[in-house]
Amino acid sequence: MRAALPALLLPRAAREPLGEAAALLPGFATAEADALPALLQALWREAPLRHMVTPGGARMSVAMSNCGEAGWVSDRRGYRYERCDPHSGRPWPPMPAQLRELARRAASAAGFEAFEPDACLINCYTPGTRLSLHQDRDESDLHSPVVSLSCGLPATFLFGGLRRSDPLRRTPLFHGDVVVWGGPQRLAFHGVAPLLEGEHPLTGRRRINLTFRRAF
Ligand code: MD3
Ligand code: FE
Repeated sequence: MRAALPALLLPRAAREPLGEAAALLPGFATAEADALPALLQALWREAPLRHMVTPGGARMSVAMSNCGEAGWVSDRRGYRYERCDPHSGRPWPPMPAQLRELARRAASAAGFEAFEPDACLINCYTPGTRLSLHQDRDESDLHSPVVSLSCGLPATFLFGGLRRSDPLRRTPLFHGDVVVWGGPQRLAFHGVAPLLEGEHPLTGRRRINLTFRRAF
């Protein structure tokens, strides 16, 4: 018996299916992911990456920003969506049209027609950064899917079931991969394992993840 390969080394064909109503679209958005770093540089001048604080007072290791009409924020008062960036007091930068359209095409490819995201959360990981197990339930519309786009270094995505104690499966997410979550999986617990050390030609020592949601 060979030892199991770490998830990041598995051939694509061996990557686990994600279950009912969650579609992994490998390489669906390679072109958009290639263009993303330049696009984000301009956006981050308006709404810089920052480490938010959880209601419990812990600093999140993921650095975050937003674009779109709604932006996800966390502070001592809780998790919620806001129209304005608390840093600047100004509305979040608009969601670039090519990203909105990508999210719409991906949702449609996974069977969710007419997806109209109003929020795009931008997560930035450096080696050692992780995202602990959670559900995404701050959106008022939980019937719309969540669409995610990965850019830069690969990460191991962890996904469980509707209870925190359900067993976790793991799948690697690479530059250009898109995942669409909806239906029964929309409220599944999920997280990201600590990012491994590495260097990506477009992002350096970083992984960037965009999630598109219908928040308001
Ligand atoms: C499954 N982001 O921002 S994307 C998040 O890679 C988040 O940065 C991770 O979890 C990241 O909330 C994972 C894939 C993802 C996003 C939303 C989901 C999976 C999901 C919502 C419900 C179920
Ligand atoms: Fe999430």
